[in-house]
Amino acid sequence: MNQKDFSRKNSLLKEIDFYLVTDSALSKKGILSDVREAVDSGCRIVQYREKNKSTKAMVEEASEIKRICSGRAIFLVNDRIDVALAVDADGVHIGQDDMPLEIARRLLGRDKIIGLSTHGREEAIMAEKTGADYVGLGPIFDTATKKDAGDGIGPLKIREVKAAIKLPVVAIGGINKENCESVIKNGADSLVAISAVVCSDDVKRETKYFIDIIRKNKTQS
Ligand code: TZP
Ligand code: MG
Repeated sequence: MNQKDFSRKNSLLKEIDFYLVTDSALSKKGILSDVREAVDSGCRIVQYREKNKSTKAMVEEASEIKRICSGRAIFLVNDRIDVALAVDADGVHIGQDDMPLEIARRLLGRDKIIGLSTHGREEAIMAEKTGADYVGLGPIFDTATKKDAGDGIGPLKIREVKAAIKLPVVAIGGINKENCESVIKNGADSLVAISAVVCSDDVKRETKYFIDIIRKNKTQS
């Protein structure tokens, strides 16, 4: 990939604020509706996260999400590099126990986006060294959405991680309307709030709310 492509990828990631992660178990109206409403409200990054469906069903859903996101939002697939490749997604989001980052990079190529989940400073530094494009950091607060997420690390950890790496930091875990300001004020570039958005009756309204708070607090920091 040439220098122009690198800067394209980096500038795409700089523009992200509210980051939608799908959850078919929690969604009220279904994940396709959630993606449509979030993207219509200005969400510019979507991660398809599905733990319980067949590969065939995932490929079908992923290609529909890709179509909805086309030209409007970055589209990433959680964990499943094969599904990301099958639909030519913009990239993947992987965890510490998923495909090692160097191998994911070899499989996907340099122009795809790879995000890595981290839980603190050391993992974030390692993520940067091994070629991640952004890091997820969390859980910031306790959450019931991911059973094995562990205890919340607190928003001050975001500050510590931001001071240690140059990559964009996406905060995740237990984030809601009440605590999201503290997340941005402590330096997060973007945030995920799964249950706060997909369990609501109005995904459009909630997405807009988060985008507004994020933009307002980013310009003040
Ligand atoms: N990874 C770390 S915490 C989490 C994931 C996928 C769940 C976040 O869900 P919620 O509802 O925003 O707490
Ligand atoms: Mg994973």
